Amino acid sequence: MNPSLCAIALGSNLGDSLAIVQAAIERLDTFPEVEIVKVSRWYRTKAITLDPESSQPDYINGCAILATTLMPQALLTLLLDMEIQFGRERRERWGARTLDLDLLLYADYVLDTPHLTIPHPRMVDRAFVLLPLTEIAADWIHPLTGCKIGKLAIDPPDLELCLPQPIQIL
Ligand code: A4P
Ligand code: MG
Repeated sequence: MNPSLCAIALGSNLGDSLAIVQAAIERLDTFPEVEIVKVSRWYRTKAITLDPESSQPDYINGCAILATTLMPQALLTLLLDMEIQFGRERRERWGARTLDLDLLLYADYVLDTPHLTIPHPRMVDRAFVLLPLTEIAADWIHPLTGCKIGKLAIDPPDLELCLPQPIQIL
């Protein structure tokens, strides 16, 4: 099978988050079915929580483009297994986590199954996804809206809530 391009989002707000997301990229690159094509800068972002009264540590967020021979469901399984290997525990929805790996886009696929929805349903709202993603995929057309990522990233709805700040890595 020819490789397909896909985009993923990485997030962490427990542990040494910057080291964790960087290690996750290195780990992904070790799989023969996955090639890392591009990685965005890392951003520090304010946590968006279900309960606005509750507070969580800031997140480190970023995005990557992969070329993969895995089909979407198999790629999701690999991503979910990696989350567990990096110490992810699912206690509550939108709870703090050592590593979150979301499959944002897979070529121009539109999928809605019980365990996998592509494009990721909330990506168009999220500054912590769209700002890093536009650095590496500005011309990629989001298949549901027909808009380029670069356009969706101009003024995302939750920009003021999560205030993404790029991290300088020396
Ligand atoms: N699932 C379905 N489609 C997908 C997909 N495209 N990619 C299913 C990944 N998973 C997908 O995921 C729950 C289930 O979604 C998976 O088992 C998979 O079968 P999860 O990672 O346990 O759920 P979650 O991340 O807690 O919830 P959700 O609704 O996916 O949240 P998001 O959208 O990932 O948001 N604030 C900041 N600043 N930065 C963040 O990264 N992240 C979240 C979680 C909340 N606030 C945040 C951030
Ligand atoms: Mg997730």
